[in-house]
Parts: sequence; structure tokens; C-alpha cells
Amino acid sequence: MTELHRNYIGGEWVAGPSASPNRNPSNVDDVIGDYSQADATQAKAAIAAAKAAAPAWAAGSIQDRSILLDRVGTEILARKDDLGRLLSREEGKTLPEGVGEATRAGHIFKFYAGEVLRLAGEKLPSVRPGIDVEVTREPIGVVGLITPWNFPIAIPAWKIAPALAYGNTVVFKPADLVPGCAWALSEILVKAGIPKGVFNLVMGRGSVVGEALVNDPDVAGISFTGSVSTGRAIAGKAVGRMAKMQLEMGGKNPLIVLDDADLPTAVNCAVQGAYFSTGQRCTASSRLIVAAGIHDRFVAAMTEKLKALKVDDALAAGTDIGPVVDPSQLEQDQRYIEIGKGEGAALAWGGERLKRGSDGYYLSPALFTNATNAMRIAREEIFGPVACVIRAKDYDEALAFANDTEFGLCAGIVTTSLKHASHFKRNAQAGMVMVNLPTAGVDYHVPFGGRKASSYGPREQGRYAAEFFTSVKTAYIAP
Ligand code: UN1
Repeated sequence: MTELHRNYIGGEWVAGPSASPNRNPSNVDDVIGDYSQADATQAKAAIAAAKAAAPAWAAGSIQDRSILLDRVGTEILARKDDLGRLLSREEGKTLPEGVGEATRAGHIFKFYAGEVLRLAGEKLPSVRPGIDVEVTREPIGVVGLITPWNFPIAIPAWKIAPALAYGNTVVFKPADLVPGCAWALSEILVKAGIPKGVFNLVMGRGSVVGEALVNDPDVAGISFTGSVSTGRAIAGKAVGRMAKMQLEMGGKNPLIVLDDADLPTAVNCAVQGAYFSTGQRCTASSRLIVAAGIHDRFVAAMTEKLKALKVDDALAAGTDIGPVVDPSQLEQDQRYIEIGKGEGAALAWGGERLKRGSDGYYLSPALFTNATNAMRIAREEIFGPVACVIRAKDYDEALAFANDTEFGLCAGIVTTSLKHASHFKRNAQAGMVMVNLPTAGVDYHVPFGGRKASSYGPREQGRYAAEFFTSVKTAYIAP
């Protein structure tokens, strides 16, 4: 029996009614620890604690809040190597990716430590003489933060830091697959001196803990990142009780490669965007839309590159791609590879289950060619190291394919043409556009979010996060 990691509710570490082991996807025999599983009663207790703590936290000193967030950021950065290792061990992204993500989480806390002090309002004259108008922002109250497994520390950071910065109290429900980083981050918040009830951790199943958060009238807002189907289910329930919501869901992000592209740049963007972090990013470039004149050279160079990538234990030096996160995701990836073949796409490389020194969920990066934008592999989010190449006649056809999707998170183009880059920037139907850069891997101080079925509600990150985590008040004052 390994150490039991408990939930944190109302200022106490409390065991759940059950616990589950956290396993390493690079090596299923490696158990990282046992983590409590909350039930609905514990979720309720966390919500009640957050509700009780809300007024004092909202009215408290912004200097204290800033100091606390800064302290958390400093601690994360000081421990980035250990946290990165834990992250890679429980999620399966490579160690440099894990350490990079932990670093990002530290920077996010530092950023919001500053933002606490910059929450400005507006003072305007009224249309009625002698009256003043003020527009200010207030915290929304208790927020439920539900985070996915693919960014076990950065996404919790980019929801928790602004939630606290803008004066809300938090009930945090991390993904069931990656409680390790969530627990470590919670411990850092506790050691930094977060007041009792202001921050609560409830690990457990979405169907139990997530459900309790979404349905509770005392939870003013839900910020969720995860699958489209869960996001849609949350939306239905949250709307029923008029809760505020911020949903980040899937993507089927296009990366266009034009004839005039620099080939190494195109390959680099495609490989990073489609396969790094094992392709398990909602920002992944899963549709590579390639103009006819460069198509064959691009496919040849991609295949060469993929052959050279090392798929292995996430913690091993030199690994380029770690394992898939768990058996059900692996099964989904393999199912889509079969679907692609059945639809008539050609598997140019990869898609094979690999054996390595340890028992992990290894899959070689899969590249389909001869795909059309109508195929399921081009329309549905796979969330694995699987991408397809769609040939386009020219820029106009490539843009039409890029926009012909239910999703709209990000969209990329590789080109040396200013004309096409500028046109694409304006006409891509996505929340984020990348030119000569991978679609995945974003900054933390600017808005993150998409359009269409990818996102719902206000943007995350940067100062735009205030949109979700605060409510605007308009005051009229007569002398
Ligand atoms: C990134 O690409 O740097 O779940 C971030 C996801 C996104 C975050 C992507 N919400 O993949």
C-alpha cells in the first residue's frame, strides 16, 4: 500500500470513502500512489466550505492575495523538475514537456499575482447631468474547476490562479487519471497559506464529483476543459440553473502548407503540432492540408522525420514521444486507425502498437495520406498521435477545407506569402491562428479559446480571464 493522498476540504486533509491507484502509462507496474476518491457528500462539504469562505476572501486585501499567488508561483518554479517528473510519470508526456508544463504553471501564478493589482474599473459621466456612473468587477463567488488529464498542472493553474486572483473561492476537481500533479499543486497552495475554505480539492469521478459541482446551486460558475460530449452535458445542466460557464472542448485543427512554404518549417510545425505530447492536445494539428505542388515532398520529409522519432518511456532521456495515456485512449486511437484504412486513406507511416522495455501504451505516430476532408479521421477528434494529409489544389481550396469543420479552436498556415498569411489570419474560423508556427503550444498571458463546437463562454488566460471569473456591476451615483 502506497501513501494515501487525501482531498482537501475546508482547511483539512480528508480521506475519501474510497481510493484508487495512480498508474504510470509508460510502465503499468509503476504505481505513483493512492488517491482518495470523493463522493457527492464530500463534494457538497467542499462547496459549503467554499461558500462560507467567499465573503471574506472577496473583501480581503489584494496585497495578501498577490503575495500568496506569487509564493505559489515561486514554489512551483523552484520544484519544476520534480513536478515535471511527476507529471511525465503520471501522464506520459516526455520529461522536457513535463518540466516545461510545470514551468508554465509557475509563470501563470506569477502573472496573476500581478493581475490582482491591475483589476481596473471605469468611471464615466452619465447621460443625465450631475450623475456619475461606475463600472466595476466583482468575484462571481464559488467556482467549480474541472480539468482534463492532458495538462495535469498547466490547466489547473490557468483556472485556479485567475479564480483566486479575482476573488473567487474554488472547488477543484482534477481528471481522475492524473491526481498526482493536482494533489501536489494543492499542497503547494496549502503550504503557501491559502485560507481555510478558499481552495478545496475533491478528487474523484466526473459522474460523481463533477456532477455534484455542476448541479449545485451554490456553485456560481463552472470552468471545464475536456471532451465535447462531457462539455455538452455540462452545458445542458448548467444552463438549466443559469450558472455561468466556460467550456473548452475539442479541436480538429488544420495546418495548411502552401507551395511556397519553407519545407523544414512545415515539417517541424506538423510534427510538433500533430505528435508531440503524443498528439493528446486539443490544439493538435490533426489535419495537414497540403497544396499540390509541395504535397509529395512534404509527405516524404514527414515520413523520414517520423521514422527517426523515438517512442519510449516518458522519463527516458531522448524520448520524443511518450505513451498514450491509458488503455481506453489507446483503443480509441487504434479504432480510428482502422476507420481511416476502411475509409480509403493510406497509412503512410506508423499506427503500430510498440513493445518497449516497460509495459506501457506505446503507439508509433500515424500519418495518413490520400485523406479527404469528408472522412471521419478528418472530422472527429481522435486525441492521439494520428494525423491525416489532405491534398488541396491551391490556397483557396485549402482555406475552404480548413474551415469546413464543426470545430474552431486553432488554425495554422505555413507560407512565405504575406498575402496568404494575412488573408488566412482574417478568414480562418478559429479562436487562435498561427503563422509558420505549430498550432499547439500557446502563451499564457493572452486569450485562449475557440469558436464553434470547440469552446463556449468567455476566453481563458491573460486579463481576458476576468470575463468569466468576475461579474460586472454598473453603479449610478447622484450627489
Ligand atoms: C497548448 O497547446 O499549449 O487541452 C495548450 C488542451 C488545451 C491546452 C493546449 N486546452 O489541449
